[in-house]
Amino acid sequence: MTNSSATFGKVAAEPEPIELDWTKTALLIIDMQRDFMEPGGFGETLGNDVSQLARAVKPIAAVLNAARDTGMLVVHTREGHLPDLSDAPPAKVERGAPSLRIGDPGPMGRILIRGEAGHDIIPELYPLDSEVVIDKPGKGAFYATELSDVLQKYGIENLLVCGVTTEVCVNTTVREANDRGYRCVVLSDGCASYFPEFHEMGLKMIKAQGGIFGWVTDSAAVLEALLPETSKIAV
Ligand code: TIU
Repeated sequence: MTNSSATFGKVAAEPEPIELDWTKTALLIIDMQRDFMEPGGFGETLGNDVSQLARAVKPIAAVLNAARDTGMLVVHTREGHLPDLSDAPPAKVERGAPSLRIGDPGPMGRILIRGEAGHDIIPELYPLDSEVVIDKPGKGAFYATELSDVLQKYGIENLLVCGVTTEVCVNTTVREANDRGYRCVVLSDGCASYFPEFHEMGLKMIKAQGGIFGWVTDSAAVLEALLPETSKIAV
């Protein structure tokens, strides 16, 4: 997939299968950061049970490995703020009653601050130097980031989307991407929420009404569709 000629694969999905040109498709992994996944981070300070998110790691790792084998563009995002909080609106910092607020010192460094241990991506999904990492101050990956420029530069039209949490940063990003003309194919087992019912509804909202925001698939279907590409590399 390192050359520019089209290679198509059909992915089983809802509301219907989708044919993707892999050369115009990127894997977009949303916010698989220690701050959301591990005790002591931002997610837990908001009162959440972070163990709910662990189920997404293995499916994402499997698809990430396949994407790497095929040479697909891989983009990781990280939610977080500058150390001086100049990109963190007071409305975000002050909201709710977390045990620690954004910027406060926690067990993994300052909560949700760029460069701190908690802000980093979990080791199981750590980006390669060759992969794109987008730092974002908001829930959507397009707001106040260079993501649009990166996707345009690589000629991307389709996004395989996974990460956390389903109804917050994944949904916001899918809605932003859909409005910008990208076909979004969301991996149901590659997303997770602190609230299982929000996960389920978050996916339903995407695929309802004929796929109002995109398609929903799972890691097995993506791997099956990608297999001919990975075996091309293997021979
Ligand atoms: N709290 C919650 O569910 N999510 C976030 O704050 N950010 C992301 O989803 N990444």
